[in-house]
Amino acid sequence: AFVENLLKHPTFLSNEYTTKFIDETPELFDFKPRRDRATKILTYIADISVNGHPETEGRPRPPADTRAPVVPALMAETPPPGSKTLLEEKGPKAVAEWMLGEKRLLLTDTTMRDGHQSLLATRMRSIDMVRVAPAYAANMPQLFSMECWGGATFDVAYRFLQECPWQRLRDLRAAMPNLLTQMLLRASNGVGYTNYPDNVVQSFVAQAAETGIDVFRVFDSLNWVENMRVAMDAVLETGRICEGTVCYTGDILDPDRAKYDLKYYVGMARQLEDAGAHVLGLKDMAGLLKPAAARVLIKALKEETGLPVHFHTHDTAGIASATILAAAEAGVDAADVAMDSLSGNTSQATFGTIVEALKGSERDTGIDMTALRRIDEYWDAVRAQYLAFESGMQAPSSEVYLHEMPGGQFTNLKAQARSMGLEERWHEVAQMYADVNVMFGDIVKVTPSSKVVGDMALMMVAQGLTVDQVLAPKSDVSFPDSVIDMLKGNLGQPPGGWPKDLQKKVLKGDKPLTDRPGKHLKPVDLEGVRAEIAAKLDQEIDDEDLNGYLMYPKVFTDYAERHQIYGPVRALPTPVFFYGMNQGDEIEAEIDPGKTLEIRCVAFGETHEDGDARVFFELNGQPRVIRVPDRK
Ligand code: BTN
Ligand code: 3PY
Ligand code: ZN
Repeated sequence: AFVENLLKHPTFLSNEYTTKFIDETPELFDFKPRRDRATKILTYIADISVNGHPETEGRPRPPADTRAPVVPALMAETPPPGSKTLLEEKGPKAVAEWMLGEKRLLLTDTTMRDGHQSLLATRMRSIDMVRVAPAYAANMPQLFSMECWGGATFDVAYRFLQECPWQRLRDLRAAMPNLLTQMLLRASNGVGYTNYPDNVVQSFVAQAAETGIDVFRVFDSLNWVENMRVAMDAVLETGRICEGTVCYTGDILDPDRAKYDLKYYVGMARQLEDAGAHVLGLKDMAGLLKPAAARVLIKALKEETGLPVHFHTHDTAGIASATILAAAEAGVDAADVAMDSLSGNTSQATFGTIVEALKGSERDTGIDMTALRRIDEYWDAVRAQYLAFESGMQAPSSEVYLHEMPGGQFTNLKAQARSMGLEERWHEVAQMYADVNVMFGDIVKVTPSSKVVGDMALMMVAQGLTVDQVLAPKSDVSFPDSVIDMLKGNLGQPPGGWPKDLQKKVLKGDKPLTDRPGKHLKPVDLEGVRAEIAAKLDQEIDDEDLNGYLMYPKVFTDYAERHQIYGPVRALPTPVFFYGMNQGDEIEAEIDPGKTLEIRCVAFGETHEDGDARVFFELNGQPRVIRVPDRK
């Protein structure tokens, strides 16, 4: 290990070393013993078995007899041609033309992204997606696309699931060669919560295309097209599909919400068409678009642009199916649905229900219901394993028309309120969220702007502040950092700008930006950063790692450090990942294609005076003892 360290040291590599260098460079003697991956995985299992997983502690636990998910049989030996085949052969414009010419309502399955983001706090692990992906490819080639990446899934993979989001994408891509993969991209905010330098956004998009994304749904959290161009241009550069997206808020049929009227949406759609979008996304992240309004809006968007329209909504109020059917009648080209078991409430409309509702009509989707049901049975069993992350939402709620929270935020904010002891006061939080929106000038609320509204609302409820008190010129309010950042212009400009009085008060004399935040951010020296983290982590940093680090420096670094200890835990079955093993349990874990570990938990030994517990395993038939600190 010493020689290895020496050979890798920059001073040694640059030929500037003398023998004194060895005496003066103590880090040459830091050798972490690199253990093999099987030992690392056993260490993880032992740790979780002894200490529990911090994320499931104190949460409801799936019963011991929860049935294992069964992957459906494949209905074709090789995946039939699908939407991806067309993109490969003819390019993104041809896909858009094809969409316009299709009679069927085209469908996107969001189960692997928004479905679990909105119902299970984004906690679904890659293994549960990758295992069923071949069944989609073989049995459901009529799908328009699989939304399976982006949004909150990126950081949650590193942060909570101890796995690489890029590997998830690579594996899904390989398993569904005939289907378009789709991601949600927050324009200049990438898959994060803040504006990144232009070259970071460009690098991220290029990498996402390289690793396997075909459809980029690009939106801005304030609907500011100016702030979407860098990301959209980067997508256009890749030759993949650019879905320029309008976020829907308010109610076009309500004269009291005139700020976001039909003219506003049509105007934005035209700007996106001019910016080069192949497809127009209509993103109703809170589920506010009502059926009658959908008829008017879809018709106008179709008439006023030449683009196919792809509609996304949430079922928070229980009306998403009705809205999709209205949109279908008005000529929408594609719509998002989630597999039945992961649909409804804050998630998307129910896939099978939409297919059945349109059967025999002009917009018949052509989806095979038997295939759908088999895949859905798989998801039903998967969901049961994530009981710890269920939100407890029992029913749809029309309160969403009051607060306008996005489906992906609703359960999150509820959990945040619970952790602050405000769960009993949820309806006050909801009302405050609405009041804060008005105070901010009535803005689009979607990641990250929605998080800012949520931060402010929670702070005000916790401190017992009213909007009038916050706005009073003489009151001394300490605003959350995210509020200061947004009012400074660091997320961009909302239509009509920020309310001047509030802005003055929040910024305390600091001058706000009025142009694009990215214009003020220096390009990052990508290779410099790569070298720096490679040295810090003492490992190779490939392009995917680098792009992960650029989005989330600390989250990525923590992940990489844990990976050095615990290895490829992504290969573990979900119950083992969250709850460890019991004496006598036996599992298999495929750590590489064709390389499978057979692991049996033999016994738990006593905890010694050194504070370490001993766990006895059999690994591929050979006895192994693992020591882990007993923190219980
Ligand atoms: C996490 O930190 O929540 C996600 C990954 C799990 C890391 C392991 S779990 C056992 C050990 N205890 C911790 O608190 N983290 C590590
Ligand atoms: C996200 O940005 O993660 C969203 O789902 C927004 O709706
Ligand atoms: Zn959504």
